[in-house]
Amino acid sequence: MKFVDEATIRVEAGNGGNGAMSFRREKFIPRGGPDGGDGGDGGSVYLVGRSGLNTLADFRHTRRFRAEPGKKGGGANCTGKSGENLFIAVPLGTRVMDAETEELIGELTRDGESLLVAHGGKGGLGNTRFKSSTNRSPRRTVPGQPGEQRELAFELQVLADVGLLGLPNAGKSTFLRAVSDARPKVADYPFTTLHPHLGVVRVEELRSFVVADIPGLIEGAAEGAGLGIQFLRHLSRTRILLHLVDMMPLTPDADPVAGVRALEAELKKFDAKLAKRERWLVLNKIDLIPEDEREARTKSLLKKLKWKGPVYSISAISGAGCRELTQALMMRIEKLRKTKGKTGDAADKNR
Ligand SMILES: Nc1nc2c(ncn2[C@@H]2O[C@H](COP(=O)(O)OP(=O)(O)OP(=O)(O)O)[C@@H](O)[C@H]2O)c(=O)[nH]1
Ligand SMILES: [Mg+2]
Repeated sequence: MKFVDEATIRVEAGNGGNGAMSFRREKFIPRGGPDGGDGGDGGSVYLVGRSGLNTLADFRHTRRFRAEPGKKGGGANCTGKSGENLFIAVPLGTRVMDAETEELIGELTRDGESLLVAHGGKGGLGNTRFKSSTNRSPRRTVPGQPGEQRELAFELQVLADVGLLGLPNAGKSTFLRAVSDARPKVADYPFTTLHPHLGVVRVEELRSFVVADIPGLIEGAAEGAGLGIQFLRHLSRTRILLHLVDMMPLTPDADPVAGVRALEAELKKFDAKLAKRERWLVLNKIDLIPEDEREARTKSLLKKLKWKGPVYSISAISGAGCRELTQALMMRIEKLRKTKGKTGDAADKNR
């Protein structure tokens, strides 16, 4: 499932340094000539394509980027130091627009490819430049030019790394709200979510992944029960499925074990390959279970399911356990991104 991640940032190139006004002052030279040096150029701002970045999440945290200004010129014809250029790493595939004019500036598609987005201001001229046969002590200088400033809009097509799977009301949308900026609707009745939603999970700088929330599935979904199983195709290109289990279902006789098995069966009916995709069990609403019963209940559930894969206990509503889970997911996804082709099936070929 593709969606477009977006961000807007402001880039400010450095101003040029002013030219200096200065006259030589040395012993025994009573009226030295002009020796004011030029100002240094301001640094420019470049975007650089970098593989390994996958979303624009970082640009929701840092939105203003400034390159260094040039230093002013000095006496003894010293030119001011130029400001350092600033290089901003962006994911491959990022389209860059001028936010005001909406004009496309460029697209970064190759690792290391760079795009100049704001020119540094040129340094000004020192008074030495204005020396002539008729004017031996010019008092004229030129100030540095301002650096270019611009609002940029980024767009990036991203694919979901993680898919949420679960019965209606399991807490999938609550989980997505807990770990991302996405705001899918949450309510205490089944089938609250009617369309897939995507959210970007930013674990820390330069590390993020995308989660897809889909409508809940029920037994018989493969035959069209509930909202049907058509939404499962949105999970077909994900790397990991998170199977959310409501540990305290609304109807007391609903058995979490039977719920997990029912979904596994639907998954198999829909697509044998997807059924074999890496799947983690996420036991949700753990806050509703008395603390002294949690371990026993979890153990018994896993035993009945003969579950061998990863398991996490969380409370999506309080956020408990969510950070551990997203950290582990990030690490696993980074590994899977590196070993392309090993994710279940042909997922990577299509990514
Ligand atoms: N106590 C508690 N309630 C939770 C937790 N997670 C979700 N809920 C509640 O469970 C209900 C269902 O949550 P949703 O996030 O809408 O569930 P969903 O899986 O997205 O449901 P559908 O979109 O209908 O498939 C809501 O009332 C949530 O507030 C949790 O960790 N603890
Ligand atoms: Mg939902």
